[in-house]
Amino acid sequence: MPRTAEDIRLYCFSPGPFLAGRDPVALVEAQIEGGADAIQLREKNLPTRERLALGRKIRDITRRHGVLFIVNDNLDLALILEADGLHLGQEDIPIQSARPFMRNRIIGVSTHSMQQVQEAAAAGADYIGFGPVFPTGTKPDHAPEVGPEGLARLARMCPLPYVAIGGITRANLPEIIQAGCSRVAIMSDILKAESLDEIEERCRKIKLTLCSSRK
Ligand code: TZP
Ligand code: MG
Repeated sequence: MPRTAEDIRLYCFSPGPFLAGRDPVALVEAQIEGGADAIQLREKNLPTRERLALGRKIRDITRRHGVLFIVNDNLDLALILEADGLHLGQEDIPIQSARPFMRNRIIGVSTHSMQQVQEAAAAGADYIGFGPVFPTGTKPDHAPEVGPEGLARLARMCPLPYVAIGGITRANLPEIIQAGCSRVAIMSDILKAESLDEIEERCRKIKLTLCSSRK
């Protein structure tokens, strides 16, 4: 059972823009059944109160399954929901402001350059997200891609657990692993699947590939 950021291999998400009229809880559950180690509540377009309501349901299933529950952006929601972690972007509140509230719980930070990685490490991040590795439609205003080369460079210097993110698919996963990375965050390539069974299956295959490549 994942307890710390170190334990994460497959990092998944609440459905956000990929809901397509389906039950968000079922979509999360399918990812957990397939082996997700962490679920991030990332619902940029939901009003805060609805985000909180969905968060309560996801907190429940993640707790039942022993999967890490991470809240994106909102410190208040992370505290109310007793989340295992908070994920902050470069434009969110700084780690130093969140740490007294999160105490020894996980704080992750999105980074797009070596300088941001060093700053996050110095500020006491528990893990970093690094990317986007490839172009992605999930975040239209994303920073320039770092590519597998950027990831390989990170592997040589990163003092923290790092999760590759952005445009990662079953097809390009070998390039991520080749670059020395064994933790990935994937949204569209999993949630675009049409059935719950297929979501579960995609997660299972990705997880197996990640775990069997672990050095
Ligand atoms: N930032 C860039 S992509 C992304 C975030 C938070 C989520 C991953 O999405 P995808 O669809 O796997 O590229
Ligand atoms: Mg953010």
